[in-house]
Amino acid sequence: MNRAAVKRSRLRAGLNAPDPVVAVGAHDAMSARLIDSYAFDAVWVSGFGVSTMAHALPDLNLVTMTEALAAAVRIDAATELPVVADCDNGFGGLNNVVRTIREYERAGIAGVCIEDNLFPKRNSLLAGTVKRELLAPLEQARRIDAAKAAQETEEFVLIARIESLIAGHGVDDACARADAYVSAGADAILIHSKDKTLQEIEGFLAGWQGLGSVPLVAVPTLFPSFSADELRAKGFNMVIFANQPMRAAVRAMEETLETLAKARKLEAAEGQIAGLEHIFELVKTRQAIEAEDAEYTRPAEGGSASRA
Ligand code: SPV
Ligand code: MG
Repeated sequence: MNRAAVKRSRLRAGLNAPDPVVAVGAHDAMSARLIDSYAFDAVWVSGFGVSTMAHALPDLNLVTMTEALAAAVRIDAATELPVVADCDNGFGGLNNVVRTIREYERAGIAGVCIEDNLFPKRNSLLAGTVKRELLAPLEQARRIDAAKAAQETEEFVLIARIESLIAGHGVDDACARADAYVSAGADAILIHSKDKTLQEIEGFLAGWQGLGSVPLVAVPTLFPSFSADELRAKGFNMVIFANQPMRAAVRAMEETLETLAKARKLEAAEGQIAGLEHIFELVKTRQAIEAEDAEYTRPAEGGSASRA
């Protein structure tokens, strides 16, 4: 099995396992490498994270498909964990969704998530009254159907994300969309919510007749008091900690910059920052130099090369 197939079957196995798949959001290759060092199961390529950290842009569909794909490819290269890429609404109309599937699948990504926000989408976590428009359920189902028809491997995973609760359309709309998206071939359903009491989600879990037919995914950013295991007990198979590394990085950079701005001397921030050796080690700098400097002896006829 090639690397992509291994990651895809790992993701599929995880989605059908008794324990939850815990995915953490990466915004770049190094955040993915760090996530890989801890006991997590998958990496989420956060659209919010990539927009914010790689482009200093708001999460409003301003990052193009090719930019998002390039970020996902760098992230995937930096981790052995399966990668699920946030593909927003597929970056446009039906043919954009289809092209997105083809490009991500051919690039070796394990799975993607496509949401039903109309282009240009607006980040789901924004507080206050934000005008939000969703695609009609049948139109989104049509796109999911086209996306599944376009994929070339059995294992590639398409998660269909429902924004009904975020957009204020309620539980019945969410249930109808879940039915439509599963019928269209979605491999999993992500039901998004901002309700910290979990009442909305509980309503969906109680009301959706199709519960259990496909794996269910949660993004508990705004209901952070529920653990991955608690969400598993409620019926979720995958839990995404979507933006914590990004927010940790911003906080750490701000604190260090504040220290340096006050002290105007590097020593003041020494205790706040990673040591140089740690950075060299994270990207295997010494191994790369050793490989570059290794001596090479031309192999004897029929023998193998020797590297010192
Ligand atoms: C992301 O991480 O980009 C997500 C999750 O889509 S959320 O920001 O909650 O919409
Ligand atoms: Mg997103």
